[in-house]
Amino acid sequence: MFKNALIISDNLPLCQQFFSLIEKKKISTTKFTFSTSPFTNKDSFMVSDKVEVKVYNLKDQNAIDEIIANYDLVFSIHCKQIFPADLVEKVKCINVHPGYNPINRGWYPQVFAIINDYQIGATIHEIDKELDNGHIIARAFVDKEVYDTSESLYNKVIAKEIELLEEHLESILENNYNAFAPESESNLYLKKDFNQLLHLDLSEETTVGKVIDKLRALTHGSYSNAYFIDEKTGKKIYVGIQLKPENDERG
Ligand code: 0FX
Repeated sequence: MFKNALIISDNLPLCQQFFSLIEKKKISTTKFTFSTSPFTNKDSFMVSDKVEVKVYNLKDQNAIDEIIANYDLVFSIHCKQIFPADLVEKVKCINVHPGYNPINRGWYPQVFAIINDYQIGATIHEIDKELDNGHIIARAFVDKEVYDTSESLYNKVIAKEIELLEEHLESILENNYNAFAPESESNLYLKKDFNQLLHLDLSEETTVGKVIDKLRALTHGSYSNAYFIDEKTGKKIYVGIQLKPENDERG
């Protein structure tokens, strides 16, 4: 049984849901400490008014030494820092990933799942020295529809992450689970791959299907993602897309 778990995250809503889960399950044998990265504003990272949030810079060896000395389990719940080898070799580190490993390793998995028509889901896995590559503890697919945007698909993935945590948290805390190696290296996309998608070349010849897929992959709430350049002003003009199945009651 792990006694002292550290959660490190840059995603507040997910941490709030994780906190609610711990409360709901009334886990008393493990103490949970929440923390965030130096570039996330600690004061607005209000997991709960019962929780004090720490800050850990994983590039700072003193921070790593402090984590190794004080915690026997670390959860990365969408932490945007790389976990150094020293940490993952000395403490059990577990990642909650918004993709189905190994199909959707890396950055913004649902974006690449839409563009490349990959299946997608969520994964809980042990962290090793490679990105989203460690032994898999649990994973599950979500349904991807032709009318999903990045945002609607992301919301399904986040719900699946919470579902997997709900199902597997106790066995993780008891160190009583069967993890297995990913079947292959499969696909890995990085932030730079996402950034390369954003500029739409107005003279590119392609199919309507590909244009729709690209736009729905880059439509996510109020984020300004896909754009073309207005030749007259030189300004970026941001583009999104709305999709609505017939007889759909939404909006
Ligand atoms: O926390 P997170 O949901 O996840 C990201 C990576 O996708 C994940 O692989 C990594 N393990 C984790 C540490 O960081 O990211 P987010 O909250 O910054 O963004 C959520 C979604 O919002 C993202 O999947 C796509 C969308 N988004 C976000 C930004 C900042 C956009 O479409 N455009 C943006 O500029």
